[in-house]
Amino acid sequence: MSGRDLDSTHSQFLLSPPRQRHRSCCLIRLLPLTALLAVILLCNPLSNDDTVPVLSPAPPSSRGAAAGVSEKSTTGMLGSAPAFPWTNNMLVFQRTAFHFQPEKNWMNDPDGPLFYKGWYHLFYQYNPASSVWGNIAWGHAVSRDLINWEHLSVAMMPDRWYDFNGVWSGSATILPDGRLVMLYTGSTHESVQVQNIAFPADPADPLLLHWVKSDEHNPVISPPEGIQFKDFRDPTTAWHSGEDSGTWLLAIGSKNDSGEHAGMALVYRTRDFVSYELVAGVLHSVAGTGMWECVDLYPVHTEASFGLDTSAASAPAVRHVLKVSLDDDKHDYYGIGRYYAENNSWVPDDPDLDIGVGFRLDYGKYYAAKSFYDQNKRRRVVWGWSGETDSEQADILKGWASVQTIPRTVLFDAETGSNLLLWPVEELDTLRFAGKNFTNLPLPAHTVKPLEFAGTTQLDIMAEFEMDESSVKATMEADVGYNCSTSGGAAGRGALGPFGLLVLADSIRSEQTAVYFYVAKGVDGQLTTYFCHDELRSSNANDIVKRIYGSTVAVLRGEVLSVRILIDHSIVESFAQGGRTCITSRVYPTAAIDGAAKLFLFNNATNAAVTVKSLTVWKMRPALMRPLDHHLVGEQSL
Ligand code: DQQ
Repeated sequence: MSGRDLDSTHSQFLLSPPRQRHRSCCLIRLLPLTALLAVILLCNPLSNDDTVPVLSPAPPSSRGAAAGVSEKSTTGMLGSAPAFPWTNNMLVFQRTAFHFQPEKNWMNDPDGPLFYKGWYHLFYQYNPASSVWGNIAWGHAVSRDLINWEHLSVAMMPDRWYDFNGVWSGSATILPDGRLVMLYTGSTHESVQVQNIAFPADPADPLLLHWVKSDEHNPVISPPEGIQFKDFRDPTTAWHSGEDSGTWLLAIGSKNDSGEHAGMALVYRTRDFVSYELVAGVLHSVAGTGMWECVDLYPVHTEASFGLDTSAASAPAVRHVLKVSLDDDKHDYYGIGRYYAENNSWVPDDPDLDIGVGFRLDYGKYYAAKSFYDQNKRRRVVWGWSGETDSEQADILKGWASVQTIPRTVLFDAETGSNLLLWPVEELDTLRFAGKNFTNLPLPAHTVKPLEFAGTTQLDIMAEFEMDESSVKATMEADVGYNCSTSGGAAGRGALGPFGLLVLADSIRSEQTAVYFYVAKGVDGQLTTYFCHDELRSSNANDIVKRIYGSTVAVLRGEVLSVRILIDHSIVESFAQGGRTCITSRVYPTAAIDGAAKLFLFNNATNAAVTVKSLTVWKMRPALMRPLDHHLVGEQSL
């Protein structure tokens, strides 16, 4: 079924320049009173005056927690911080230029990504009525290249008893004969989490505009005995079991709260996607991790640099990645291990790197990731949701909440043999222009250097740093127990760090977001490198959750320290050492916006002289994000 007549809203957006889209006043009949007030304020011509603070509406009430599902996770962390007098310009600035966002309203998890008949499809958790979580439907957009997007009408609305309280997250499976099955969680009229199926109404339509839910069969899976009604969600893409030609398996996240607060993944077997049988045992379970959301299980090749289909058979050079979104701490963890279909188990290669204690896909504001195998380019691509860390009042004022991070290719890191490499899809590079290269810039200890580069709010930066070997050797004192989050951030000083870049900074650095390395020398003389983001000074506003994020990053012998940073208004995504450690920050500068935003290099170490071996900065064009031009659909020439 297609969305309930949202097309009238699309025509408005056609007339609006992309960076003004949130001002458009539409869907008024769907808006709650508080949101309506915000819309009226945003429509007020007076609000064009940058100096006039936009008035805050009363806080709306998001229903996520009560519904038993995660939503805006920073609500409640802001304490009694007074609302900042946001001006229209500041809020307009926050809208991104090359990250995927719907035209307006609330978005969360990416759902069912796939490549079909020449188009990439992204579905996402979407509230068609407001910019807080609720009324969850599946938004839908298509792209030729994963970067430029055409918005389509809502693919699935919560309009059946079996998804009345929300069309929640799910995944696509493409069968060998090309047929497409979508499995998703429905929160029923009684808030029971069940699994449902939907199919394209017209499989010949490359845009997959209309979807048919199977009223005859839904729900196809209900919570099994012993599982709580609100702890059973987010079916994965199905994989071919290998037992025989027609049997498929898929996993669903859950938890067992009877004893150890253990998160777990249950596996179901099906032949026709209509009848399902629970496979004995659990795929994997970890005590203390709580509810597992958005489980993802996929193979990676340990030697080749291409991706594998979800159904690729186990083989000596194949490992399986198990990714889990932990509802308790709102982070996406992954482990690398072996999958044994015959006894329904996944076993981590290293138990010390199991779910909840090992690697994260991203150490920042990043959650509910979902990957897909792109048969078009033979690669695995993962999408992740980056929510807002501002207040819900601010989201209402903006008229939107959340972005998707740039889709990232996923590869096994054959160099370290232990982790994944996540890297922006190559198509992103097409947005680069006006690149400027700097080489061999000295960065002595305790310096801050402005980088002359005009226009610093949409950037792609690649930088390589080298520490002066003699300062590393001369550092005698052991530096143990460093931790990005608790060790003073960019302002803290150690012998060999921190050093890196300050982005989205104003000229006096009253605001800055620090992206940096910190090297610690252990008692045994070994170096451990940390990669961190410090958001503490990212905004003069206080009604924002600001954190210091990060972790260790492997640096192998002979490697320089390298980082890629994507800056796009209110999001900063960083990839250290080719994507071994990734961090995403949401930031809301008030002074360092538009032409006032600057870039700096800094070295706050007490001893280490650092050289910036090379640094390339590209400006980034805005990606195309617009409602589908129906005129062109027939020609498919977009
Ligand atoms: N979001 C969906 C759920 C999922 C959660 C609801 C993760 O299906 O568990 O919007 O963010």
